Amino acid sequence: MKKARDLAMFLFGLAFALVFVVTDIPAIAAGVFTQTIANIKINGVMKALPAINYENHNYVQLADLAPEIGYVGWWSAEEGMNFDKVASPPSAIEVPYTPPVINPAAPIEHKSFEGNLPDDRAVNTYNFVLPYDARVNLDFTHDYTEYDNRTFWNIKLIAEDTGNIIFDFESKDSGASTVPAYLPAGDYLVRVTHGRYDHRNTNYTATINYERNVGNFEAEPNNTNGTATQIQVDKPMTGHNLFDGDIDYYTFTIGYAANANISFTHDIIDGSKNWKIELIKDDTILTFNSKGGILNTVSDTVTLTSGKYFVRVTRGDAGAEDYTLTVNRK
Ligand SMILES: [Ca+2]
Ligand SMILES: [Ca+2]
Repeated sequence: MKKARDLAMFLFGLAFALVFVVTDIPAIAAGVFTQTIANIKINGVMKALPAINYENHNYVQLADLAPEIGYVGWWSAEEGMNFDKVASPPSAIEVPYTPPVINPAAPIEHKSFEGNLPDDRAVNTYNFVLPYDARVNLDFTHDYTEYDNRTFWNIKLIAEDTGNIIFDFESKDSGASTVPAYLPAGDYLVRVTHGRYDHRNTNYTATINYERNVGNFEAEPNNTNGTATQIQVDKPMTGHNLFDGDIDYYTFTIGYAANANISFTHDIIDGSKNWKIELIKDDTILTFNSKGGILNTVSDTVTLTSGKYFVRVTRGDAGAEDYTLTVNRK
């Protein structure tokens, strides 16, 4: 009996050391979760455990902790806490949750490179480090030239590690700007060469504009379900199918059965242009099209069982138009 009491005291202290809070299980039982990772200390050792996030709280399944702290059921009985259903979700405990740092008004930053091409074979290359995932576009301006409609410069933005060309465009009389692309943090190159005509020694400025992705933009590459951009139920996500073959995968996880639909919005464009949106678990659950001429399309409502889902967005003709999709809990 004494031994049992000692163990109880030990585990009681351990519980406080872990700063666990027993959650109101019924309150989350009907909830929609997203998967996350909770970094918590167990016996003084920091561990990253799979967790679920619901309404800004993280929960770790007791079954994931039982091998570490042992005798959970016995201790819970001693403390009057219902830890005895260790292996039976939704028994869960709450762990400290640190809200992600989100700046809803993330400023658009700029980085400019100035130069000129001294001869017709000159290549000017500039290094640019994108410090975080961002929505990026490139502006190109130059001094006055007396010729209209001639392309004097070719400009590229290149991902340094893969060699992928993000932008490849020409600038003529009045300069040029690209559409935005959603890019991962990393090293990029801006490369300026002559266009079809050479116009040496005219000064130009190439400016990269970048707006931090705070979870509101897709994160390329997301062309497979293994690289899907994480989304959360009831939170909008913006992306676009910028290149031919650009498939956008998104993923979310729910803990329990829920009714949901998907809304899909974009600016009005050519009505013949279509997006195809698919909701996939093991099989395709839902498919619908969003027409260019219709601002907002809402799918049928379906009942989802617990598990991991993917939303796949494709478009027959690549284009720069943003779309925003939301998985709505109904
Ligand atoms: Ca995309
Ligand atoms: Ca993509």
